[in-house]
Amino acid sequence: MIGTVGALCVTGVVAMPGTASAASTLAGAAAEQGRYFGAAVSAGQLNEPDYMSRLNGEFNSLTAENEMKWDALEPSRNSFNFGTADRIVDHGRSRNMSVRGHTLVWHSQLPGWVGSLGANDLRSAMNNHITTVMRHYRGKIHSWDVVNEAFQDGGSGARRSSPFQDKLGNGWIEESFRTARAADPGAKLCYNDYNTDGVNAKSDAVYTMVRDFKQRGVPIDCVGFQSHFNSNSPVPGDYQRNLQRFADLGVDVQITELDIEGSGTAQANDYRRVVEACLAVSRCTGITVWGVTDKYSWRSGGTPLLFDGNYNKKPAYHAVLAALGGSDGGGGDASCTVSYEQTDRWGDRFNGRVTVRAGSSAISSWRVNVTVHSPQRISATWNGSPTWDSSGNVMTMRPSGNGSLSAGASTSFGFTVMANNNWTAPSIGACSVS
Ligand code: 9MR
Repeated sequence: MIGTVGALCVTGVVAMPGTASAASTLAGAAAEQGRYFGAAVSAGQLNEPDYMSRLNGEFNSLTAENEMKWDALEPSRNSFNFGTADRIVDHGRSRNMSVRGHTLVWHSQLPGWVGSLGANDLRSAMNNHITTVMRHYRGKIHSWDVVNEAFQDGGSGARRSSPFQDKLGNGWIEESFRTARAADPGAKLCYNDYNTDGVNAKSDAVYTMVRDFKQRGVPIDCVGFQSHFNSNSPVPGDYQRNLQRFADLGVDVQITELDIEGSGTAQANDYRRVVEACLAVSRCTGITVWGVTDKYSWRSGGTPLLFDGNYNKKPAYHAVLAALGGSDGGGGDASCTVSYEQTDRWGDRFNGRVTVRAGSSAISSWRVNVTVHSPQRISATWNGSPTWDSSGNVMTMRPSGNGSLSAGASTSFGFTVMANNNWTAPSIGACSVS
């Protein structure tokens, strides 16, 4: 026989409204700090309503994730395809977003024909590519990544092998920047790289190059720090110091491809540190995250972005917004609610199910107390990780494994109660988040 279904709903703490003056979007809050806040964008998502509402609602800068690379713009020599990239640039400009140009000269996503040219042809193809692309977008690009990832990883401090390096020698980077200045004098010209986020041999090599360029009057305005982080490559302890030493050379610094693998509070704290480092360096002019949503991240398995696959704000989003001085009224006040129902009843026992639901922001973990009434005893549990008080009557249930829930999402755990002739429903405490 199935017993009556009882339901008990306990609501968690109601979110505090933000102060009236705080900006409620990433772009708005960053703007109040004199910075831009951008995202890498793919043309394929420009027709997806949820994507567009987050992009347009939260960001005031964009970078084409792939569409302005050499293979996309000039797949065969002197034959340029600007259509897809134009759609991205036009979208940004129609929304008053600044646009970062990414990227003119890079060893990767380089069409095969470039690598097969001899030195003289390669030099002219390189300069022609820079000039044609930059003239096409003249006046529309805030900053160009003129040269991307030209240095080797590891301790050598050497330039990476590439058709440019191997055939043209060290001078190709300087030549690229000089050509770029002539093609669009209004754009800021950046050198952009990864694994240069802390002080290390690779960033030292870039530093030496930038210092040399500044001393000799080679046109360079900014250095991009990609900032792709995960457990193997965490946010460096000297991140801010490294940004500052470049800024002290007289260039702007930009965080150009930020993403941090992880989830919950740990990820949020890492994001907070990055934002705080940028805000502490006056020449750190903006932050770009490498995608809008985990759904389309180049490393989606690492859930490295600020919006989850359903476009919900993650704890990392709220950490970034708060670090920028903003608030959307729900941010740090993550909450959850619980409801209980009896799902089965037999002659000597019954099963109960507790559903935990996140409030209007994502939560990274939760905790619920279930109290049974003596002489009842809980004899089995599932879908959770229980601990007990000394009486054995109070069970504290936590998630088994990853306890993250995106805003509004739910999960349930269950248990069997030996009634011992007491059929009272258990008392379910309030849900706590952590
Ligand atoms: O996110 C980009 C991904 O979609 C491409 O497949 C990949 C190909 O090289 O490039 C990714 O973007 C890279 C960026 O252009 C330069 N820095 C590293 C980025 C992540 O790989």
